[in-house]
Amino acid sequence: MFFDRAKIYVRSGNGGDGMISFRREKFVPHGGPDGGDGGKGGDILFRANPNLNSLVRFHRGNHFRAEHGVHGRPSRRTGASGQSFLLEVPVGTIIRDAETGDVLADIIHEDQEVVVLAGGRGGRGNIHFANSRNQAPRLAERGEPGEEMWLELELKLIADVGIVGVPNAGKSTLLSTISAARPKIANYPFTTLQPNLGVVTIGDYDSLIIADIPGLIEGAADGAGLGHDFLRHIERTRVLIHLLDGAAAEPLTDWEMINQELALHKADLENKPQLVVLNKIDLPDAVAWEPILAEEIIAKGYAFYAISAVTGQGIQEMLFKVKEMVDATPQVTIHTQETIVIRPEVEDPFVITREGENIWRVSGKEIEKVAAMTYFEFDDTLVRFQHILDSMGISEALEDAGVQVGDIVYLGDNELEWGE
Ligand SMILES: Nc1nc2c(ncn2[C@@H]2O[C@H](COP(=O)(O)OP(=O)(O)OP(=O)(O)O)[C@@H](O)[C@H]2O)c(=O)[nH]1
Ligand SMILES: [Mg+2]
Repeated sequence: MFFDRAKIYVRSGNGGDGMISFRREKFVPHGGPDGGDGGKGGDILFRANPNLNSLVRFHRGNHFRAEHGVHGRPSRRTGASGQSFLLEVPVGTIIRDAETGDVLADIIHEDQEVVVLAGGRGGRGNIHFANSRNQAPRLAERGEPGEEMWLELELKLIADVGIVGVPNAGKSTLLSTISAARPKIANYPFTTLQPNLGVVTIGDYDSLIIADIPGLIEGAADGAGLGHDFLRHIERTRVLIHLLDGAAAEPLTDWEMINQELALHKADLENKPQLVVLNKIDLPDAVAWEPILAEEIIAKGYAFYAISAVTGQGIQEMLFKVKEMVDATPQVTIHTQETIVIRPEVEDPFVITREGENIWRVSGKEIEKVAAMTYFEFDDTLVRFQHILDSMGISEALEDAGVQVGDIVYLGDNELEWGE
């Protein structure tokens, strides 16, 4: 009930290829290079949409691709950039790398935008490669390939109000009285193992999402009784209803104990606006406690109400107060990171494997990218590629491994013959 999840595949666009082309003019036999750059590939972009409240659309279709950049053209014309693919998600969506589980982005503000996968860079056209030694370069780059990955989206429904209190205080009963939610209710501690959410209508137009947080016990902040999980659910709520059990032996001690647990949790929960509510006022014990508690609690600066979750007594007044407190409290934004580096740099830049007597494979993200961006059909490009192999130490490593002239070396999808 608290979560909505989806798993999706995304791919950013390839960059367009740079072009090799030469100016053609009347009476000029060999014009200079004029091949334009490729356009950038489209990004995979997420944007918060405050009008959405679920991830259902991702349950229907789950493959999303951005457009590729257009190839460069003669006369120095740059290819058009590929369209980015925009995915709109509800506020509160967490985006993870499905493989590693790392959080890539946490969508928390309205209109927040995050690029999760950048499109490939456009390849440079041959206009960039002319120099004093080579004025007619048959040299350009192909576009950088886009990237693909599986993402896991998770929407945490954010409750405006959390009901906290000791086990058995009547939290689930209260939630079921004020909303359509039907949490488990029982007369023994800790029946509720997962927070329940209910939508509570207040007056004619307003509504609040209220969460029933399972009973907190001493040591919750240290993890006792699933304490951490429960406390985390409270982090994003704006206001707390602290429910006191009017049938308990020491409701005041319970109140202090829970406040202590809230204070011990890292997110400083004791400073959240708190409405203190004595429950079970239909019972004589609770009636006896009311004046004592009211005095102590009001003296400490809290608003105090007495209700019966069973008979409904006092509940309307309490809800109006809750609404007023919610309206006076800004939305909580719990922040992880807005964007992080999607692909950390690899430690080992390449790996050489021998796949047969005269067959080798060089693998590595960087070198495979360079290979994908190389036009192997042109000599100038091959020379440049050879320089890159040398500067990355790949030529030397291949030679150390025993590569012979005439051997086949695979690099991504490219088959090369080893030369002098
Ligand atoms: N007389 C009376 N009994 C109540 C009232 N509210 C709850 N109870 C009873 O108190 C017991 C515990 O209620 P729950 O709503 O399950 O309590 P809880 O706070 O959700 O408990 P946990 O889920 O264990 O944390 C049940 O037997 C309820 O019927 C009330 O206003 N008056
Ligand atoms: Mg309960």
